[in-house]
Amino acid sequence: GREELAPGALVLRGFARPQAEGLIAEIAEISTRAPFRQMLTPGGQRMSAAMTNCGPLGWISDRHGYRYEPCDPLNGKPWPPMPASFLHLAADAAAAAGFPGFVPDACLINRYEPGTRMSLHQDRDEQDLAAPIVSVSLGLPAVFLFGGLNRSDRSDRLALMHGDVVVWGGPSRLRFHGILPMKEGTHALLGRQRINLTFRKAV
Ligand code: MD3
Ligand code: FE
Repeated sequence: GREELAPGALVLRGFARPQAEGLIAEIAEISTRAPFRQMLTPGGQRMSAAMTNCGPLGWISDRHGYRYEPCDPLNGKPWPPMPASFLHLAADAAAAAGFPGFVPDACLINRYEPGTRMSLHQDRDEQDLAAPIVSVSLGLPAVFLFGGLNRSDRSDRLALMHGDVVVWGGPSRLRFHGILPMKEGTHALLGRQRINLTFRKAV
């Protein structure tokens, strides 16, 4: 199915499901070279989700702020390359949602375990806000919160399941969003984890 959540925001239910095992194998390989870690916010708090990246640029957070960097600060080496299967999936999903020609240069990989959350925020560290963000959910289900363009706007809730892909572009690109604390559970492919890929065009 294909549901429009709001102008520019489209859910493609199960879009990544046929490829899930291949994606998970790629994530395992990436995480041997660039391990998942809990980054620090500029305020000094450890983030709840563990993160890594692949592609020419990776999103990081530390005491100095949020930004994209070409190298992993843990080892000073470039982030692992973006697998061709990731690029194709992101481009296919974006095209299906009405954003042809999407070529991401960054893929942030978030890992959630039961209890992990992501508080309400905007993604605004990218230079090209005309490009959408494509998100791919794998493993345990999550409740996604999506609000408006102001933090105080009311939020809607949406269940995101294994294989679901959401494309956020146009007037939805700067919506506030987050993930409620994850419930306990076990997934057949990922165990007690949810992994989310977010494809971005950072520059
Ligand atoms: C709506 N990740 O990494 S993906 C993030 O499930 C992030 O890991 C969440 O928010 C996760 O920044 C949500 C869905 C998502 C991603 C980016 C968006 C929704 C978005 C950007 C703009 C609007
Ligand atoms: Fe986000």
